[in-house]
Amino acid sequence: MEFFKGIEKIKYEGKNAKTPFAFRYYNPDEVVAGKTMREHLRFAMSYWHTMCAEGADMFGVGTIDKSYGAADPMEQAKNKAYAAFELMDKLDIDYFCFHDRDIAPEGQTLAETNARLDEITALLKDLMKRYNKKLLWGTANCFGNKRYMHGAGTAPNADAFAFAAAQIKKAVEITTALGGEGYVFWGGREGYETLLNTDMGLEQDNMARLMRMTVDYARSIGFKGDFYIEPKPKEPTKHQYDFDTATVLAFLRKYGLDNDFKMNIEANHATLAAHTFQHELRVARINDAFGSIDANQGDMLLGWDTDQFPTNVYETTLCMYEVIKAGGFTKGGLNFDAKTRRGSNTPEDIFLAYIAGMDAFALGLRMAYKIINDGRIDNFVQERYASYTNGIGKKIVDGSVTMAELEQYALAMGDVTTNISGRQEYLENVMNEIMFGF
Ligand code: XLS
Ligand code: NI
Ligand code: NI
Repeated sequence: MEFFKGIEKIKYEGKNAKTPFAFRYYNPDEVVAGKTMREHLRFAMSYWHTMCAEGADMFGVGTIDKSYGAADPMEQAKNKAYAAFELMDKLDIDYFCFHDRDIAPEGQTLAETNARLDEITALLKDLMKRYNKKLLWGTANCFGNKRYMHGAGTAPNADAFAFAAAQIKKAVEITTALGGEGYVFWGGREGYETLLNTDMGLEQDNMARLMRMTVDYARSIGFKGDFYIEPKPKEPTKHQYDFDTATVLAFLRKYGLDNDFKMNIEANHATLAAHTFQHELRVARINDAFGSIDANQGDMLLGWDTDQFPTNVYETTLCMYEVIKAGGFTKGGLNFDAKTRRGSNTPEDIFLAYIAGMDAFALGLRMAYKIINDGRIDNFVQERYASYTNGIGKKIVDGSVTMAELEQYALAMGDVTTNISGRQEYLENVMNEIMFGF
């Protein structure tokens, strides 16, 4: 059965393409700086938004039909899987990401739920082979069911913790069975609404216990992928513990988990934390914790996670600049954790949205290399810190100078007379020239 009738395979046709159903900038097999664009970008489809979400919001029901011609929940899950691979095939997307509950609906009991997961996992495995697709990462939805109303790993109720552990155990098993290259912890309800009822210390200790158990169990069954934490400052809880990359790094180091986890940075979560997307990527990079990306964008006028498809090329350029500087993706990739607007409610819109996102990142990749090859920005930064490469600066960096010696130096110097301009406006203009000049 064909689910997206009338939509052909999307191909690269260049900027003079006649149809909107074509890539203008994403040319998967074109080599850019020694790697194909496909290898650089490692695009992934998010199962939850693309295959499941129907466009419902707080004020209205869904506008997009995702029943895939079936009423029975398991029948629907199977059709959803077929549709998912048809979509990835038509969009030439190599990877996908899922939560356990995206691929199979919960049953009456945990045992029944797990049996359903096994059935769909077997189907996914077949489809992956048939279409040559891979699993970028798996995760567990430990936030949707009402049993997690107070959290999962950070629940005040030990029974909820135990249930979450059981669910994560299974999610790790199916991720491993499908050869997943990663496993994500996003702290869905791992946070608090008010400190008046919250033992923050115990909650965070418990979260660390759950993560340690997960890593140890996953390795014991042969999981070879990377583990990620996906920071987010708020929503659904008022305060999420995994607020931003810096907060997560402190948490990981406190509990000795820093060698086991990297970051999965989501653009919209960065801006919710009052950081730029580039800031979060930079913090991850300089701490050797860069892992993967949830590619989307928020709306600067809205204070929530709008998960829009990324089309802002300035942002994708600075993102790819950081990715390149981090050495590129290893096991991570660009997962479109993004959904079409409620009013963009046809199957065509989903294709057009992915095309827009993939083209925006293809442009970003090309622009990032232009910036690096141009050299003016990197050279400016290098020059700006040149005083640390010789004289007193070199001694500071080498750790070979004392406070007393610095005092002697300052006394002899009189005052600082060597400050030079930061040239922000000039550098912003250089960016514009590189990106839009011709
Ligand atoms: C929600 C998160 C979620 C994670 C996976 O805000 O982005 O979708 O990516 O659980
Ligand atoms: Ni996400
Ligand atoms: Ni999001």
